Amino acid sequence: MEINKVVEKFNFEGKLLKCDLFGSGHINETYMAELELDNGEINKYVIQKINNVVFKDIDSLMKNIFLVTSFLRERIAENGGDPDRETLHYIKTVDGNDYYFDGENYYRAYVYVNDSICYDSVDSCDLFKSSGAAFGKFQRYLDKFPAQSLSETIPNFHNTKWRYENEFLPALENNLSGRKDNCLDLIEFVKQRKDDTCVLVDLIEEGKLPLRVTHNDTKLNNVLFDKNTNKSLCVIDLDTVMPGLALYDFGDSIRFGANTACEDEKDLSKVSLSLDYFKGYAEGFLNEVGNAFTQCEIDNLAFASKMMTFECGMRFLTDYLNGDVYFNTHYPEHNLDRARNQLALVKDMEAKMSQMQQIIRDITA
Ligand code: GN1
Ligand code: MG
Repeated sequence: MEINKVVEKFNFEGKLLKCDLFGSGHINETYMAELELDNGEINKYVIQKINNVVFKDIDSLMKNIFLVTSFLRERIAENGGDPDRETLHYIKTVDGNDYYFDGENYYRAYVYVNDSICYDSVDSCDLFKSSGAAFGKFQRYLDKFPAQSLSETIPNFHNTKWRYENEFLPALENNLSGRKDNCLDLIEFVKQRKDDTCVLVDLIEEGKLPLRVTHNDTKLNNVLFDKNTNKSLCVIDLDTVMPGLALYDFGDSIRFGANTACEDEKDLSKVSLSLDYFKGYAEGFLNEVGNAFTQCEIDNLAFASKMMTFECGMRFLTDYLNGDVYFNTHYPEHNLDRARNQLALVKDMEAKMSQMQQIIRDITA
């Protein structure tokens, strides 16, 4: 269906001026619609075509999102914040549904947060630290949220052991794309770290790490910043909000934001972990979380950063082997470049692991 027709299905105010592609996510297709009110003011909305190959149960996914954002709105108001700027305001359809289905595709919409900006790369440590505060606050605000009321939108999302056994190894075996010989070095690198994939999963099974409501996709471009003050405003992209580990949220942020290069930079000499950014983020995040974390969580923050990077690299490699069926790619070797980049970052984190651990000890001492 044409996107302009989709706009009419939502409870928006005003007359449609334009609706264009917007943003840089790897999964959904995002548009920005501008509507004019009678008084000449412009209302902006974000519309997303939800990827229903990735998300099989859109009903539960949207229920999760409405539950979490409604809860957040209350917590923000209680804490003297502005619910319209500090969380997303989803709009129902004219029929009162959480999303619109045109018989083929699923769409949802929210109010665009005015004067906000989203960054695809980190240009200062302060900015990154501020994103850490946003995710730390997200965890603190959702601390009392009944985690069991959320559906698991993608089962085993950050179960690295499961992904290794059930996605990576079969992709290797099937070699559907016929590209296996292009990446034997990366395959070997992943296989050598098989034992690491069990560490966090085992700690959960042993009851040593608590399940919390987590965001699960905490990369920098999933935070909105205030255009004028450059302070973080709110966390977006709530598709993967599920019960999980706080460590996933911390680690995924480091993976993306403390990399001295972009996620798909081809020149690997530019890829490394910035210890300054690691420290900045950890301070921003942990200050907001307060003393809610257990010692076992704190002890594993540095390791989880490596694991989330490893998992993402392995997922890009898996998708490359499968023929680019999951992540949006912009050129044929995009997933391979991403995988090389992420695994180079893993290597650098391994070299810096004791320094990362010391930084966490210093902050939490
Ligand atoms: C995807 O949609 P986006 O770009 O925020 C992916 C994350 C990956 C990320 C890698 C549902 O996130 O898990 O870490 O790409 N989301 C899903 O950039 O698979
Ligand atoms: Mg996103």
